[in-house]
Amino acid sequence: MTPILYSFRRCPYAMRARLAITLSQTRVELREIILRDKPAAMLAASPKGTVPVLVIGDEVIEESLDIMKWALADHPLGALSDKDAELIALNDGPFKSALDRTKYATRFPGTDPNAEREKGCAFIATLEARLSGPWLGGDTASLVDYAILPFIRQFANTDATWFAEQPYPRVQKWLGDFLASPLFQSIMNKYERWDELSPSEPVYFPSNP
Ligand SMILES: N[C@@H](CCC(=O)N[C@@H](CS)C(=O)NCC(=O)O)C(=O)O
Repeated sequence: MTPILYSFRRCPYAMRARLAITLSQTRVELREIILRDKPAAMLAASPKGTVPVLVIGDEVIEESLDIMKWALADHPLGALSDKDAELIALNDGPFKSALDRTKYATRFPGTDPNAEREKGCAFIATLEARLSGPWLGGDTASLVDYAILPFIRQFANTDATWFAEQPYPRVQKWLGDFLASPLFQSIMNKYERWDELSPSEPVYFPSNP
């Protein structure tokens, strides 16, 4: 039975799931959705209505980090120290909040996007201090890098010129190398929206495991 991944190309949580699935060479059926019109089958499996969702028979994994852990359970990349878990919690909590308030300022009346950007920078500075080598864990990439990078990409993209001028050379290189990697390119392929009413042939991901 092939697991089914409900995914949305530009969602950073879905990106981290696709990264882990690709790294583990697990084959899934990918169902590309759009957020404003979620398929009933996805909502039946996971009523909370966020992507990514992974359905493996009767089992449903509906948190992106849990999908990463599932995919990388037997993989050397999957090790997660307490320090890594703390960093991911900072990313998913305060940093994501600051990112949303910087990127979608009009959705948060009363918040100052510049102050939020500063809060985001505090996390970037933490990453800068932690990057003693090319990856957060040193010489090799691991789950923590791929859990966080999609969000740093979004933060940098809020103003790429500004971000390039900031004093975070290690983070800039870490992000630049990731964006230029075949791995990142491969998870950003575009797929037609999955049509629940007249499903076509399943789309398998990764396409060449
Ligand atoms: N804690 C969840 C968060 C996932 C999440 O919030 N995904 C966003 C898209 S990036 C979503 O599906 N939002 C629902 C919506 O916009 O309707 C996870 O880690 O999987």
